[in-house]
Formats: sequence, structure tokens, C-alpha cells
Amino acid sequence: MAFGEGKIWYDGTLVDWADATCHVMSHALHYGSSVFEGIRCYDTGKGPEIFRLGDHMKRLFESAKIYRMDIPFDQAALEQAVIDTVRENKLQSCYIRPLAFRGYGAMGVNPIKCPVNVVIAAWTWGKYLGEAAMEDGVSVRVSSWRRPAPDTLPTLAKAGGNYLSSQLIKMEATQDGYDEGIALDHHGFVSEGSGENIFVVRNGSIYTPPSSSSILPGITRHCVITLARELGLQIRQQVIPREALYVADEVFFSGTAAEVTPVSKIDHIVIGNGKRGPVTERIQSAFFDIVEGRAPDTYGWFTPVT
Ligand code: PPE
Repeated sequence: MAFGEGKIWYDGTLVDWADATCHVMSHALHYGSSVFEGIRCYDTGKGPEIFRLGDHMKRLFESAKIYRMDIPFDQAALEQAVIDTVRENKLQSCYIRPLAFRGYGAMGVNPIKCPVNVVIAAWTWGKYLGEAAMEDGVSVRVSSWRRPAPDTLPTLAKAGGNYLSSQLIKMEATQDGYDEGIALDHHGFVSEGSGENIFVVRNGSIYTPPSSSSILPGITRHCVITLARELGLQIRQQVIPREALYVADEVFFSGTAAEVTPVSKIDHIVIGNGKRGPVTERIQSAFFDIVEGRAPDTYGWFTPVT
């Protein structure tokens, strides 16, 4: 099913894509009051299998908790609903978008009187930053927009409103001819891309900003850390100054949509050899070997659909 086709799970029922609507006076539309996830389902050769379903749904509930949002389903029910949505749409590999939002009920900033609605959509979504980028890398700029300071908007929550920051970063980058933007945190240290975590390779070691650098604690980031350790590579979570990007041997992004994507240029400065470097390639191969079913799922990251 392509985007726009098939069924969407809506508060417990599978409805036609066209019927999955909400009222224009829904709270989330006015105030950004939603939490969501992005999950991939891969064709592993054993049928469609959902990647890190439990971890994504846990994060959805944690995002909701931060915003005092009571999701009217439990985690097990929503995990089953994700499976049902993929199965109903007869999808093999796809992207899954669970979203919980403050719905239609009352106007005004205080959301407590609004109902919480939950939807789950699934559709086929290819390479986020383009097929060629997986080998050639992407050209990025450091954004003039910073990620929210810690006592402003909580970045550990994957909330709809946070993506206003991401939109500013992404639009600025693409309108200036770059593929993506990298935002700094409120101290001026490297934070993350508009929809990706970032990794820097230098002298064979890998560095990534810690959760205190206004990042979303990415689930793919956790995969990269796990796989790097398995490969015997040093990986550290530490604050990264902007200029460390320019003199890095390699830089790459991670994310559910972006998977593992190399960065070739930052602010027009060529990174390393200007294409995917050897450490990035090792991490990328280890990742794709698992998700494409060539390597065993030793960490129990998959949930089968059937
Ligand atoms: N940082 C941000 C800001 C972010 O949005 C994502 C995911 C990540 C890091 C990586 O997190 P994870 O997917 O758990 O590894 N971005 C999602 C939304 C992309 C979109 O355009 O929509 C995604 O990759 O699904």
C-alpha cells in the first residue's frame, strides 16, 4: 500500500484511509499536543517483521507521560494494533506511524478536558535521504536554529510540537540546497539532525552527543551503539563541538526513516574522503544484515507480523 491507501487503525477500529479524519477544532491542531512514533517493518525473508516494536511503544508511552497525556489503551493493545495494521494492509516492508493526540472537546491551552485519540497508519517508505545517499552520503549545513534548551521543550519526548524546530532546520537546509541540517544545542554543541541522531568517527572511535545535548534518544542510535560494541569499536557519548564535525574522518546519521546514512559534506567542507567511510560502512552493513535477515536477530529486535 502506498501513502494514501488501505486502512488506518483509529481508536480501536480499522477504517478506510479517507475516513481517518478529525475535527478542525482538535486540540493538537492548534497547540501541537500530540506524541508519535516512527517504526519500520522489514521483509526479513521470514515474512514482515516489525523492528523494535516494544521499544518504540515504550517511548510513545513515555512521551505521553511527560505531557500528562492518558492514552486510553495499554502498551500491549497498541503493539497488537500495530501488527494488525500491517497485516490488514498486506504490507511486507513499510513505515508505521502511531500517533496519540489531544482531540476535539474544549478550546484553550489547558488540554486536560480533551479526549486522547490514537491512530496507526502504515505505508511503504523508501530511503529517507535518497537511495544514492546510502553510499555517497548527504550534504548538510549547520542550522542557524538551535534545538530547544532543556528547560524549554523536553526533547526526550517525541512530541508533535518539537517538530516545528525540525521543520525550521529542514526547510532552511533544503532551501539552501543541502539535503539536511544539523542543529546545535543551547550551549552551541552538536545536537542532531532534523530527524536523525548524529555520529562522528575520528581515529577509529565513534562519538555521539549525550541525551543532555537536546537530542531525541533514538532507537536506531541505540542499535548503532550496540552494533559498534559488538564490532569491537570504541563508542562514546560525549559533547561534541561544532568544529569536530569538520575535522572528522567520518560522520553519519541514524534514524528509523534515515536508517544509517553517511554525511559527505558539512557547510561545503568535505568530510574525510567525501563519501561513505570504512567505519560507517561496517555499522551500516551490520545494521542492514540484521534488518534484511542475513544475520540472526540476536538481540530479539523483531516482532513477526504473522
Ligand atoms: N532525532 C529526531 C529529531 C528524530 O525525529 C528522529 C526520528 C531521530 C532522532 C532518530 O530516532 P529513531 O527513529 O528512534 O532512531 N525521526 C523520525 C521521523 C522522521 C520523519 O520525517 O517523520 C523517524 O526516523 O521515523
